[in-house]
Amino acid sequence: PPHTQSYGERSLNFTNPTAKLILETMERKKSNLAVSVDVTDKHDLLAIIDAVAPYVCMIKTHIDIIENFDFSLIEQLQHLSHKHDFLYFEDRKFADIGNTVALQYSGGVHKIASWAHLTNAHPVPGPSIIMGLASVGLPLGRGLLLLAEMSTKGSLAVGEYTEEAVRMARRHRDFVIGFIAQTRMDGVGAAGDDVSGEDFLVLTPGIGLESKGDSMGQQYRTPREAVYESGSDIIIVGRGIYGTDPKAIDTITRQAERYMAAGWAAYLERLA
Ligand code: S5P
Repeated sequence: PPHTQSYGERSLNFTNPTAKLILETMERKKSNLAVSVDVTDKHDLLAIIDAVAPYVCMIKTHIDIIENFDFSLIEQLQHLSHKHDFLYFEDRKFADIGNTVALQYSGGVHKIASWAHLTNAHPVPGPSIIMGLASVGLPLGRGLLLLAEMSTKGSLAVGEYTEEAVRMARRHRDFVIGFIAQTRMDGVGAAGDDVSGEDFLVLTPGIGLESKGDSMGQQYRTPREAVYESGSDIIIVGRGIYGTDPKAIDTITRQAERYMAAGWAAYLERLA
């Protein structure tokens, strides 16, 4: 099973170039940490990325919350990813019909497909959402995650919905490389299908070492609970790292180092 293989070995389980690049980067940097930098000022965004990037395999963005966005920001983001060797995951959570998501993914002011290695989608519209996004992303070598589960209290993405998300992914393995989920999805909803050798990346948000949640339904588990107990591959950490003060760069750097160590230790424990 995939979660007993090393990240480096697992790059051979995928044909999608983004999946391979993610796994190779994790192995090279010895990091399964993705930092979610949910700040609204582009200068804060760049400063935080520059500080945490040595400790991450991936930076997760919400590019639409940046108040002073202009396209030169994208060039600066790309410069940082070359300098520090990591990938971008734009957490766009597409959820519309194929034709609309293709336009949202390629166009508008953010031109997500031109710079984000990875993005994600809700499976709620059915397989057409994958077809729409793949029409833009596949020729560029991009990858897609489906939101199979969510970290929030009362999430509707459970049971049959989660199983159907996995079946949708299984039929589009060239583009769908994994899930946003709280646990592994290997063989979920497989019924009689042969799923031996199946591998999907599991990226898990709702991670915190101190807090158990926030006042708006977010729920946190520790890196060890996610990676060792639930077999997650990448931990996604936001406020646990950048806290409440985006200017406190020294603290942010220390926290990134701390989460990286916790995530990697849980992975080594899983392999052992
Ligand atoms: O189920 C989910 C899926 C996502 S992508 N729960 C989440 O929290 N997220 C995202 O992860 C959310 O949009 C936010 O950007 C990040 C979690 O941030 P934190 O500050 O709570 O760690």
